[in-house]
Amino acid sequence: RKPTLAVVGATGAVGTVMRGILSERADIWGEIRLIASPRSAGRKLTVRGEEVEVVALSEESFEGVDVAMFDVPDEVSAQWAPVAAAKGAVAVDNSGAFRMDPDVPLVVPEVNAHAARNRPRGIISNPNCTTLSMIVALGALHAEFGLSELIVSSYQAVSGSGKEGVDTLRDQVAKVAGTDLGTHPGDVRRAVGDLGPYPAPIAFNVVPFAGSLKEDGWTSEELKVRNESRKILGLPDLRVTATCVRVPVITTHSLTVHARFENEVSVAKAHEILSSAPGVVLCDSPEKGEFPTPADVVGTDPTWVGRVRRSMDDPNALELFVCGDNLRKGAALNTAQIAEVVAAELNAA
Ligand code: 2RA
Repeated sequence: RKPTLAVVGATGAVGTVMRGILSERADIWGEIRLIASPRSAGRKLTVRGEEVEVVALSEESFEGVDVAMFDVPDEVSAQWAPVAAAKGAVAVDNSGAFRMDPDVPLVVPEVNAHAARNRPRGIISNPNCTTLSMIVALGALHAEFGLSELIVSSYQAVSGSGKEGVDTLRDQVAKVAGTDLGTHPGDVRRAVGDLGPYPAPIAFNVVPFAGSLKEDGWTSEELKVRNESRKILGLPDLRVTATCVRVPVITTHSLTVHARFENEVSVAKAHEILSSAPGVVLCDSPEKGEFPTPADVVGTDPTWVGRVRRSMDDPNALELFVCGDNLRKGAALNTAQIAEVVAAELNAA
């Protein structure tokens, strides 16, 4: 019998990408059950080319489910992932509710697939999109050189803030496009008016703040990069510093990475590792103008890496530019990959 999969939050932004991904990947699932809030129940949505009626989230909706994916807000996952687990399903959660729970593994299949087996609560967490946009490449480099320190800056797309972020950027761009704004203090701010979810204009601008403010001036996104990288790589004392920045890009997060290793590095060896690592594409011919950019990477699955350099003042450190689609590998794809790891384990049992 092929396992039954439930997609909780099937009608949302990530749920929509998820239905597309499930339609493209190997067809390992028996039934795919689409679950959403009661107000979406009864809607018909397409997955694997078939129309499926959405059922309302309830305890009964997990009856007979082997793997339940959650693409819903933290508080919905916090309430319902344990219900799915109690019903016998393995819950794969894409919210922030369980990521740092020591009894919940945080899994990126290319890096730590083995961790998925140890799940005392019956729940597996999917990392935040900012961490996911770089961690596959870093995991591959860590395996060779031994990572000791990470200093990153992110360039995060507005779809990380959901539909409101995308609508805000599109509205603001429409207001400033074709003008000569952007030459005097505050002219863009006055023209765009509504700032949406951001503390400053996002059109014609960059905003050095993503997520919410936490202790000592750090943001939630910056703390996630640190805590999640440590947990996924199994390096609880890894030195990590992140500065998270929102940029006027619709989808695909980018990061500049300064990675310091235990061992001396070379660009040639880093190229060799990155060009053969599963889930990574090396795109690094700056003399031909070739490096990843969000506009070229959006809609693709891998982590793209370019601008690989050895630090001029440190033979143990590499500088990289990394791009990853925050809705695909950053969210739906990684969740689907974790679910496939669990399905393979259930099939083997
Ligand atoms: C963002 N990483 O880009 C977040 C979404 N979870 O805002």
